[in-house]
Order: sequence, then structure tokens, then C-alpha cells
Amino acid sequence: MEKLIITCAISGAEVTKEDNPYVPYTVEEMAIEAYNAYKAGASIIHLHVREDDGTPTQNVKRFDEAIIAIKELCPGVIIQPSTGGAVGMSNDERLQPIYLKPEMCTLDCGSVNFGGDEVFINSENDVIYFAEKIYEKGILPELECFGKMHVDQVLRLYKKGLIKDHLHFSFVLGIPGGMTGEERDFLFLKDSIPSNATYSVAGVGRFEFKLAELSIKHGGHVRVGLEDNIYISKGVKALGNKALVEEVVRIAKTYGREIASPNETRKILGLKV
Ligand code: KMH
Ligand code: ZN
Repeated sequence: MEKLIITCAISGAEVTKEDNPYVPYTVEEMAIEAYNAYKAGASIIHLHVREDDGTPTQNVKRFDEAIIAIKELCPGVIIQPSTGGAVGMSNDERLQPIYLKPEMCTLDCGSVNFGGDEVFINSENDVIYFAEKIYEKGILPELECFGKMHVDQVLRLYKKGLIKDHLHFSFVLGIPGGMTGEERDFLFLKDSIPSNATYSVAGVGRFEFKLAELSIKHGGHVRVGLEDNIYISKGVKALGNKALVEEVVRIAKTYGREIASPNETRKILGLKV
């Protein structure tokens, strides 16, 4: 089986230090959390940035500082800035990190409720606009799908040539308002994508490790991190992103799945080594 790509979503935009004190806000904290995740086995760092007080921002200068600091501590690591940002940001605000020409970034492939009054808006035209800007810069988008309809959206745009090879999906399952993360949900999504596509699974909250294990078992890849889940086990807060990555590595070992280095990840995803 292909080696396992572990992505670590170290911070996100919604989770706070009140939820888990290891959630990084400052550039220095971002670099330390990324380093600990990288040392534990993560080859991709999914990156949101914050102001020092924790407010989410898509400020290009802040991304630049964080990326420089992370690259210094984590040689070769792949940094994947978010173009999702936080709910309510404008498209152009969300797109700011692509101007730093990272190797990868996220492309959110449809709208989804985030619980309560929160709606994460990604209309079809938004997705087309983001895709155009991302490909223009030669960046590989990770296709964030919060449900089957987003996978279908990708496949429609792929047929029109607006989303291009290599297709690397991320199934983000278990958010309130999105698709849940039972085994049948995972199987449905994985069986809905073309055979030459790759996928990673991000299970939110209690789904994190259950879905990680399923993906490891079926040859997929895994995303974990405080963005998605703050617990290492029921009611026990994780002592940082490192603990979450270590748990994935432990599960992978039980299935004999080796962990991909950053350059092995580049090869799997068709990125330049
Ligand atoms: N924070 C969410 C609004 C992404 O990174 O592309 C969007 C998100 C997805 O986290
Ligand atoms: Zn994110």
C-alpha cells in the first residue's frame, strides 16, 4: 500500500486556547506546533493564521511570517495555507495566501452549515473563481468536501476543465450541519471519486481517529489536528498537535502502513520534488 500522508491542521480559525491551550496564535507558537507535528510524522501542515489575540486573519504578511518560521524549523515540509479562512470573510480576503505561491492550498468545494447561524459560503461561481486563481499560480488545491454533493461539484467542474488533475480530495466529516463520519459515509465518498485520485480524511471531533483508522486501512490518507479535534481520547484534551499525529502513527503501525516523508508526499501528489 502507498505510504501514508499525514496532514496536521495545527490551528484552524474557530478553536481557541480556552478549548485547548495548545492552539497556536502567535507566529512562534505556530512554528512550535508545526515542528512538533512534523517531528511526529506530519508531512503537510494545513495552515490558518491568527492575530496574537487569536482572531483569525488571512493577512498575507502574517502568512508570510508564519510560513518562513515553519520552514526554518521543519525543512522540506509542505505548507498548505487555507483559502477557507473564517466564516464571513470575502473571497479575495480568503485568497490572500495564494500570492505567496505555496505548493498547495485548500479549495472549498461547496457551501455548508456550520451549526447555529453560521454558513460557510462557497457558491458554484465562488468555487470556479477560487480554482481559476489557484491554478493561475500553479498551486495544487486540496479539494475540501464536506459531503457527497461537494464531490459531485468537483466532478462536474473537472469535466468542464475548471478543476484539473491531480485530484486530491479531503473529506471533512462530522461537523454539525455537514455530512457525518460513520463508516458508510466514508465508503460512499471514497467509492465516488475517480480511481486515479487521492484522498485524505479529516474526522471532526469524536470521528477523528475512527475515520483515520478506516482511511489507513483502505489506502487513503489522514488529516488530524487541533483544528478538527481537541481530544486525544474521550474527555481528555490532547497535549498539542503532536499527540494527535502520534496517535495516527501508532494506528498506521498496526496496519503496517509506513509514513510518507515530505518528498514522498510530493511524489504521491504529483508535486515537484
Ligand atoms: N474555517 C472554515 C471556515 C479550509 O481551511 O479551507 C474553513 C476551513 C476550510 O477551515
Ligand atoms: Zn482549515
